[in-house]
Amino acid sequence: MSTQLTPDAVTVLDRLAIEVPSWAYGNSGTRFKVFTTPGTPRDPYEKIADAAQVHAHTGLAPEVAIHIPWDLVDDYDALSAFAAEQGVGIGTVNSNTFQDDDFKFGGLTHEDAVIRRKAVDHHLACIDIMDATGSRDLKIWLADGSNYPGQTDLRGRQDRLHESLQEIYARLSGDQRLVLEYKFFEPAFYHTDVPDWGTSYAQVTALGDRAMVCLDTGHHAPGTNIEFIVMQLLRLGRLGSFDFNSRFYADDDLIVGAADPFQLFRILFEVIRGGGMDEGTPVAFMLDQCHNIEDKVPGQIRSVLNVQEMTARALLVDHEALRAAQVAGDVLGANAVFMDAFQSDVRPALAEYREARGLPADPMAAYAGSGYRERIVADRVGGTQASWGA
Ligand code: PSV
Ligand code: MN
Ligand code: MN
Repeated sequence: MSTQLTPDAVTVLDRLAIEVPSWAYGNSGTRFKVFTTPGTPRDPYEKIADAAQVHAHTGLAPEVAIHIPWDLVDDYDALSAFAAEQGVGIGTVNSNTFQDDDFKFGGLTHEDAVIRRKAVDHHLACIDIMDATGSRDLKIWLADGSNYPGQTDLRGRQDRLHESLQEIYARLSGDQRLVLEYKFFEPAFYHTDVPDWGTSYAQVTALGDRAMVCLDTGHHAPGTNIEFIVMQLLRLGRLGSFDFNSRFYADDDLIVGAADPFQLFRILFEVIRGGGMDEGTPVAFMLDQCHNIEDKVPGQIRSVLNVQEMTARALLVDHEALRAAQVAGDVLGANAVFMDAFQSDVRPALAEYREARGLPADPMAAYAGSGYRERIVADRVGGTQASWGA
């Protein structure tokens, strides 16, 4: 099958933008060990500088998501101005109610109104930051849950969650949105307050049109048909964003498309089918990954290229032929149309596509040859840890 990109495919690829997470550039690891990488950023400014390298070499990552308080600075106007100088913008603001002792038994769902107030206030402070950075999305992921049956009142927590989210939602202005991320377990092991897309959907639809669901690809039980969820959320008009990563076992946060490229293809096919890559799409694409043993900037470059490559392959699906086979009940024919696209090698076409836009044909090689890594290794000492995985 031809691996040329059609003009329509090029239009979609030109629109593709994948936000990179600031925390991907910090040191991270498991609870067993955090291996440090020489040249790791020491502050949010250096994380943004690294993220800008990803965009400079790929043209795919114009925005950097931040996480509060990991990316706390005194002056967000200054951080935004710095990002602009580097050629990127500040994107999604992620809240964090999972590392403060007060939130041991929950934040937005807590029994104690004083703790709930603190959790809501943290989100209001995140929206203040969004006002300064011009960010559209507030992304909320909650660690809230319990470990033992009977430990807590499941129903009461949903009601309190609704009240807390309502107050946060009411503070949004303009085109700002709230995206609620679900995750089936961890750190809580018995129940989690937003465990699945249905709960997230129920909570966001109770808020209003600017509340959407965030789908993190690592947050489902093994064997879950994630593309079905993608289809359904698009159909319901509530797919707000993706956190892309890949996993073999649990929430591994590995490079997107590394563990199961075919799953990424199937997801992107449904995104395209559901209009999620059309002009003005409400769907934001973001990475949520940690690079524990590999270099971080090239890890991120590889990731956005994987999304671009699978998008290009998904755009090759011959919809007319697929539909004809489906209608005719031609099971193997329909599957063959689908697989033909997946098995196409689009790499030469994408190399040409990049060159035509003044980008390196091989961004990985271009970064490796740029001298940036050597510079940061020489300049930076004592980088920061990305997340709680120590
Ligand atoms: C939780 O596992 C999560 O996916 C949320 O998006 C957090 O904000 C993020 O990871 C932190 O890495
Ligand atoms: Mn996530
Ligand atoms: Mn996660």
